[in-house]
Amino acid sequence: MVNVIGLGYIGLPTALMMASHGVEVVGTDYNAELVDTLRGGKTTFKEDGLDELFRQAVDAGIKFTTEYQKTDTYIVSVPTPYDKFSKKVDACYVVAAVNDVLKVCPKGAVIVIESTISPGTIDKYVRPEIEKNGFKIGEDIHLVHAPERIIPGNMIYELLHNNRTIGADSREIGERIKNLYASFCQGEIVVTDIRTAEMTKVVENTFRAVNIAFANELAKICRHDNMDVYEIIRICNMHPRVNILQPGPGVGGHCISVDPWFLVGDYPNLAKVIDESMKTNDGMPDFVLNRIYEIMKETGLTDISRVGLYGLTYKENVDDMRESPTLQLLESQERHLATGLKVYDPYIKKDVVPNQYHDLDKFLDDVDMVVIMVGHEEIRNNISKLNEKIVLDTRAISLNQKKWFYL
Ligand code: SAJ
Repeated sequence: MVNVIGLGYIGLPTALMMASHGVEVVGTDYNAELVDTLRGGKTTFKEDGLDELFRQAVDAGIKFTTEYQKTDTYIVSVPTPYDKFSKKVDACYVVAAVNDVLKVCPKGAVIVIESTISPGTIDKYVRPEIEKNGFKIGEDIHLVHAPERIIPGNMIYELLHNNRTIGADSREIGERIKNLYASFCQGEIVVTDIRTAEMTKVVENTFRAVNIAFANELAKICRHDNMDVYEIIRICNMHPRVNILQPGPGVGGHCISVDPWFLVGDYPNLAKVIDESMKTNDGMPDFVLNRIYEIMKETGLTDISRVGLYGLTYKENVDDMRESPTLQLLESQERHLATGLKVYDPYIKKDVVPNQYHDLDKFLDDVDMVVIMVGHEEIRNNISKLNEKIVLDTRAISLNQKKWFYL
């Protein structure tokens, strides 16, 4: 039996996937409300295909509880926040979960860490904790790091099809856990050591962060001299070895806007390109705020409360707001003592910020200028509703609109 600890964005789909592929699974989370929701037959976030997978897993007998189970295999997928000042990963939830596992697990159990951690975290924080409790690693407890790679919005497909990395101290344990993931994963599964697995995960997200920063920097350069960044990227990408990403209003989510800081925090004198890239991405919401003021001036709009931000999530068609560029922009607006922007997002049903709307038409009625911060399907399908508006399209959902403004 596999006990999955932490039933969030990664733990839940992973637990469901294993259960629906014949593995006996118990999911544990210390949040009793979350466990009650799952026991009541409901999922806790929106994701394509998640509800169906949930039903299959329930039919296959998955159980949810707040209790840690006595078993031979644990998968830890708890959050790993990072400290905004030191830029270092905070492994406290991982260490706490491992400690709780140690209280119940039998000799020889395998603890798989799926949570994203910075290189060296297992050596620095997890091994000492296990040894402190009197367990011998490699005999009483085996450690594995199996970082996830799935992308919100396409999680179920990617769980099934992505290649994966398993880091283990011994080949034998690595192969055993590889076989467990192979119960559902059709991609290639590479077995390596723990340190390498930790590093690959962070490097993958850093690669993307640096490439997004490059696109964002191009947008700034092109804006400075009134060149069309999208046309330039489109043409450059016709070169066989060039593949530039898209500029945007900033980078959100719990991965690409966070993980690369781990490298900056651990290697401040070495991670220069990464440091600058992160600063470039973090500066984008302010860049958008400046564009809003520029466009207001240009169009004669004086009342900031007639400007509306479309989208609160960190990217399109998900309900996840973590580190979202819109939230960053609103914070920046407050720092500039210029509040009043209106906000709307079809995926966010609760009131989370001031001046938030829950109906697209009402939102549009109350603003003269719309800033598209997220390219949800809803707005892509309703572009004609923007006909009379001043539009700043930061996501390039519809290029070449004569009256629109871009980054
Ligand atoms: N973004 C841009 N321009 C682009 C691409 C993305 O501005 O050209 C922005 C998005 O709008 C968003 C942010 O970057 O705000 C990140 O979005 P994303 O879709 O690139 O990635 P995430 O954060 O949803 O998921 C990433 C993925 N990592 C990589 O692609 C290397 C995913 O595979 C990881 O599993 C996930 O991080 C994670 O959990 O680490």
